[in-house]
Amino acid sequence: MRNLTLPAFHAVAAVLALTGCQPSKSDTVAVKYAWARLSPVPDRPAALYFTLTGANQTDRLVGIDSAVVQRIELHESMGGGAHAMAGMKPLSGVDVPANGSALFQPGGNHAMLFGVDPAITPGTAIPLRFRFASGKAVESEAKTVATGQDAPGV
Ligand SMILES: [Cu+2]
Repeated sequence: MRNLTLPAFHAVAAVLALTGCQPSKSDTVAVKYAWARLSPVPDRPAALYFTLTGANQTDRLVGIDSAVVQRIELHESMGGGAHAMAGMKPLSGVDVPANGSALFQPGGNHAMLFGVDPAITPGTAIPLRFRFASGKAVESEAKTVATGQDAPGV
């Protein structure tokens, strides 16, 4: 029996070694590089961009809240007019693939911040709470820039 057990042990060890070589996995989506471009006009929305890094299971972003923003919508940009309201479509949610990522960036998916507290000026961070279909929530902060400014170094 010893001669049979040893190869079996090696097979298990090999599987464990393979598993150990994979990058460390998280059960929660991570929010990275969040930043917002503020509107020069108080009654126009700001645009929010960020990167979501997937957990070990696919999850879905279903909403974002902030104590300093009245309403936050997820949008998809359609065609060329990246910043024209006519060129956008609301999204009910966006999948974040397991161990993958979901990008929200200018010209693509983004979030729009309606009713930003006037106390938020370029350079003031916006606190955010990202809600997922799994029931998990992730807190983050967005750096802010003025209209026409480049993305902040993050
Ligand atoms: Cu939009």
